[in-house]
Amino acid sequence: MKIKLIQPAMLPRPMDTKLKTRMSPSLALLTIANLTPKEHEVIIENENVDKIDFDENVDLVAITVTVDVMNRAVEISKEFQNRGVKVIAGGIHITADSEGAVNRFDAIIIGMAERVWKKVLKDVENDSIKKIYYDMENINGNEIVSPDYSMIDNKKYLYTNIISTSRGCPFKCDFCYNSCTNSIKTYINRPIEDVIKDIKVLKTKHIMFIDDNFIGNPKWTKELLKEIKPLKLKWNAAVTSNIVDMPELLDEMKESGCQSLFIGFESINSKSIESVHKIQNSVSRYEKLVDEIHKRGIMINASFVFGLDEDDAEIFKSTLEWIVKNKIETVTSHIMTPYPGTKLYASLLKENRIVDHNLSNYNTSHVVYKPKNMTAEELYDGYLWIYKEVYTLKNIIKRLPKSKKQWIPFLAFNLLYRKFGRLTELVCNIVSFEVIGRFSRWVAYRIK
Ligand code: B12
Ligand code: SF4
Repeated sequence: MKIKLIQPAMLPRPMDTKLKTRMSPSLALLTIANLTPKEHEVIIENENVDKIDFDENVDLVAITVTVDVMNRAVEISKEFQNRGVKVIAGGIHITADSEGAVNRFDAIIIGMAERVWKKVLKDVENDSIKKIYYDMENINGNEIVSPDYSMIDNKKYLYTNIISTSRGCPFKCDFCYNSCTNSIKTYINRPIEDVIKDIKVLKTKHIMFIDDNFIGNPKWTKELLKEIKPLKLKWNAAVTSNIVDMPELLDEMKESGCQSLFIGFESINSKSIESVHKIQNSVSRYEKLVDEIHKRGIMINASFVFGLDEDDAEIFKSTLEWIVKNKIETVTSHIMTPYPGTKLYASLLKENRIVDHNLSNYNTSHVVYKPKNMTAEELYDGYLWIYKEVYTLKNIIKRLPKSKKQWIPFLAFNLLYRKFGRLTELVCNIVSFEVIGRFSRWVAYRIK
């Protein structure tokens, strides 16, 4: 069969440029490509970088779906169905809200592709396709398949050295897809040798681990770090704030080449943290956490969510002050968004507070619910305001890291990605995303 795998176009937020939409390829699709028996032909089309060819003669279309692209996925599906092609959808949103997805495609897959994909292909060949596929019970890390990295067209992306070492997260914060009924129940790690194999396939010294939580099983993380230390890599990852209690792990991270950590601080208001059951976050220890990371020369990308029920309009000003005072190197902000299937969605729905059901607005830059202690306008304006303020020249200078060695990557991200992102996008359009990405990695690798 000729199989087309599609990632629908994401809808950029007001502060996004092509640097975001062309950031990296879909690991889900590259994994499905690798799972597909070689007798089939696989084509990948990522609508963020390619035009979808609806008229190409294909036997099957499979789409990967996150919540924000659900509407577009349905549109794409209809185009192919009108041409007589069967369409299958899977991914985080289909798994989280299978009820909402089930009749929108010929078939949906709940959970990971690894165990069911070959069965789906057989059923398509035998014209006996089922409406729902699911087989995730007791899934093991060694069942996770590597993405087929050889299929990436490097010219189209800014960064392609991405590796997933796990699935799921041991925590279940109310607003996260990990709180959904269908989400993977246990956190699983891949065998360390499989991760090392991926690193070698990528032939690079600079890696981004894109797990939800790189320290979901700290013992495993320590073992991996021991193995990657001799490879002399530089790497980044996302971790949870309970790393404050793991100074040895932080030491090993630094020694094995860690440059920066993405952390979901979410809020500096402890009542807000409690309201979404982010049990591992202790606001009173945030400054210690920042200090432990900074003193090891590791930078922080802090993520915040605004509009939690205990937040009022004061939260923006106090959060900005905290960010600047603690010299947080980069910041990602979100408006609280109740993804269907999550605990947060269920509770807001029960309280009749969801005011916008258009999933295209569920990309964390729209207010889709009725906030409790501020107006929707205050929330939206505060969200735009804090993005602008964090990246003013004055605040960039105030947040300069203590170590001069970090100034180049710090300034590159703050100025070239955030402050003057449109200009960088223009340069990338002229020179190519690959060349600019390669240059950034070359610089990043030389930072001690
Ligand atoms: C890397 C990443 C990005 C990259 C995207 C790169 C790309 N081109 O895909 C960037 C930084 C650009 C990004 C952007 C955004 N992201 Co993002 N991102 C991730 C992250 C960290 C990893 C995704 C990944 O590659 N995982 C590894 C792959 C192998 O796993 P997987 O996608 O789950 O695929 C497996 C199964 O789901 C299944 N599967 C998936 N698709 C399909 C399709 C078929 C047909 C089948 C059979 C099976 C199947 O099989 C796969 C193999 O096991 C996830 C968190 C996470 N851990 O998944 C968030 C995540 C996907 N992102 C999320 C969000 C919200 C966004 C943004 C909207 C954020 C924003 N405010 O702008 C945007 C836009 C999203 C979009 N439309 O792509 C949410 C989605 C929530 C939801 N309910 O849908 C997640 C889950 C983060 C979170 N915890 O909330 N993101
Ligand atoms: S710690 Fe992060 S990834 Fe884990 S459940 Fe909470 S929000 Fe999701």
